[in-house]
Amino acid sequence: MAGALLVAALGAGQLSAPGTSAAGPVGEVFRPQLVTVATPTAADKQRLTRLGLDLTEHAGHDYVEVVLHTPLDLARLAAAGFDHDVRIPDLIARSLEVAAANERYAARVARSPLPSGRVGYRTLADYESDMAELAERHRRIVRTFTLPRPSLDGRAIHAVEIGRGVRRGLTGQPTFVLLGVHHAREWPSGELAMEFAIDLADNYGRDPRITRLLRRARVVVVPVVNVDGFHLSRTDGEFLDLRALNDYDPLDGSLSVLATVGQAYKRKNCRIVDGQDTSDGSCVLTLNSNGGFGSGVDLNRNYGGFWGGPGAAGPTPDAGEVGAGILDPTYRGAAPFSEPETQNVRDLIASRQVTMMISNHTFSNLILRPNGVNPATLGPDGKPVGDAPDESALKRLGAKMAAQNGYANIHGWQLYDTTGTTEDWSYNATGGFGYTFEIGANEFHPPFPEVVDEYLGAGEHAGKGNREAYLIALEHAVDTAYSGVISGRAPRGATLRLTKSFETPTWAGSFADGVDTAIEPRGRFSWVVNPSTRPVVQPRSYTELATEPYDTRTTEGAVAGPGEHTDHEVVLDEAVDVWRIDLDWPTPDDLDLTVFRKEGDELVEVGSSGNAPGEKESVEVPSAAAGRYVVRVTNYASLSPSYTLTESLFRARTHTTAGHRESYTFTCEVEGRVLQRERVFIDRGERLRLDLAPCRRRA
Ligand code: 0X9
Ligand code: ZN
Repeated sequence: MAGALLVAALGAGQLSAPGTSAAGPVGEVFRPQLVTVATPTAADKQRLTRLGLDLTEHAGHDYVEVVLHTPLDLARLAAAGFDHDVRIPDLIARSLEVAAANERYAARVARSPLPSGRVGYRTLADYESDMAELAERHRRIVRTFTLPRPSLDGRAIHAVEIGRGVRRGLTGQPTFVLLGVHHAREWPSGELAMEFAIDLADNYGRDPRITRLLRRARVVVVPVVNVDGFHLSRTDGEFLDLRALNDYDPLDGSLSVLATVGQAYKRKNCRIVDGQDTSDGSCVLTLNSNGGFGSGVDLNRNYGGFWGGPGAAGPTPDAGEVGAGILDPTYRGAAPFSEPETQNVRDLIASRQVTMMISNHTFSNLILRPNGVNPATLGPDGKPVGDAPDESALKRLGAKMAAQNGYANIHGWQLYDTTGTTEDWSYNATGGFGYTFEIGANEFHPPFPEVVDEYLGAGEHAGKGNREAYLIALEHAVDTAYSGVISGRAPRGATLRLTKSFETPTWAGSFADGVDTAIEPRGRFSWVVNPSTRPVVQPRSYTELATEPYDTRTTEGAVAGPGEHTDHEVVLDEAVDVWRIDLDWPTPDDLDLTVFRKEGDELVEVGSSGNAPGEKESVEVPSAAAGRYVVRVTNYASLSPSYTLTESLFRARTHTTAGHRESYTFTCEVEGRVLQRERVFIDRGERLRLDLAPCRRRA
């Protein structure tokens, strides 16, 4: 009780109920806030990513939403000349609001339509008991296991595995891995993962589709990867109801419901000093701003794939970068896989044939696919990184899932570059498809009913939602059009193993990496496997833009009245690799430019440019198809009577790198002795029969 009063006393100057003024008895106190930062050009966006601020995935072609944790963050933004609008002025007050809404919902609704029926966010203890209870209730198809490394604060990290015969070893099934809560504050990302596990287990033997899938695949769900961070965020995001203490309050009934300050908006893990595991329980004592920010490694920059590249802060800032080492929101850690949480996920994915992986995050309603950087970005070998070799299949599957949850199916780099994310590694090192889901429209942990809607779908997606997207992901996991199948007849008691050692390239070098997967079939087997050649060593294509246009034309136009626009109809006789339209005018004020493709009577936007007053506008349309277009000049606020449009046509050249093929080492072991060893090359969609007679003979 003394503790609670202390919090109340400390909180007095820092907290207020939603809607009250920010100024308290100790003066103006900065509240963590969510703001929309204007980034009219791609260069602005790049500049913004180098300020060391806490960027969300809520971004468009001309804005990025950013969490400002401290006055310093605000000052940095202003000093760099960025304009912003405040979207959520006080995230702590918003936490209170959300908590109150959640309380009302839980009081009103006894059981939600979620598989668990839950009406509020789980705590870490709830996840633990729900996983254990699920395994208890469905012993034949569910088990839990502990990932190899405990967290820095000394917690065990648990996974739940679902599938027929789950208490026996694998006999050839592929695995679908579903992950939640890499980022502490992103609570729905764990909720949806856990609900899917419950859904599958409860519907095995009832729903024919789920039954069939669980006979062919294993599903491994790690609802909370970052257990330490989540625990802090979740408990600090809870609020203390101090009204019961009012009888004892010297200020006479002034106590109310207070959110705890602290780590509700924590993002990263509990690393305090690189290379050192500080004593258990010390994370809560780390220096954090109001709202919970500060030290830690960004787990979604700590994976090995392209580790250390753009969009991930290093220990010291690069030129032109405002970084704060371990305090930077995207601090990548001391080395690839330096953190126990990412090591756990690596070991999980490297020890099975994981043909599909989804890592859940919040927010912005997106399905993101690898790679995390713009294909034109020059990679460690000095050549553009290019698209993933499976780009068209990744995009197609993304679209199929997006049709269920209504999210945008895009590349992460279309928002901004990142490196060292989960699928940057998992896809490039294993060939298994991998995606990031950014769940929810508006905030990191919204009122709970939104979690229900995200899972089951709402509005035009009612009855679909992420539940259906995950089922499609699971169907992909067993789809042998994308994986190889190795079959044969194994001797009794044999362990079959596929291993591969390789170097995973980072941005600055590489590190020793590999996969080691085993099955224990009984007799005839058919093993669904990822291709033996990693995507990262396959030939890759990239385009190079000519420096000079091969054709240009200019058009003069008259500026329309304020708020009005002038349209120019343009016909492209043939496809253009890159079509650039520049807009220039004499006065230092504001005209905007939008380009549409005409589809019948419809205008479909293909590019736009709305720079700050005084800056000229430019739109680039890549791979512009032949056809009819409309170039629209809008008078946003201009006194100029006229303008000039300049169109430039550029050719792009496609290059393809050499690449090489890789093989697995296949072994047949009995009682720990290797009785047969083969090199196995296998590609997507390929079937391979192995003759294991030698192994059977020697067994
Ligand atoms: O930054 C991240 O790790 C993810 N977004 S979040 O807001 N949940 O933190 C997105 C990673 C991939 N995104 C991009 N390449 N932009
Ligand atoms: Zn995240």
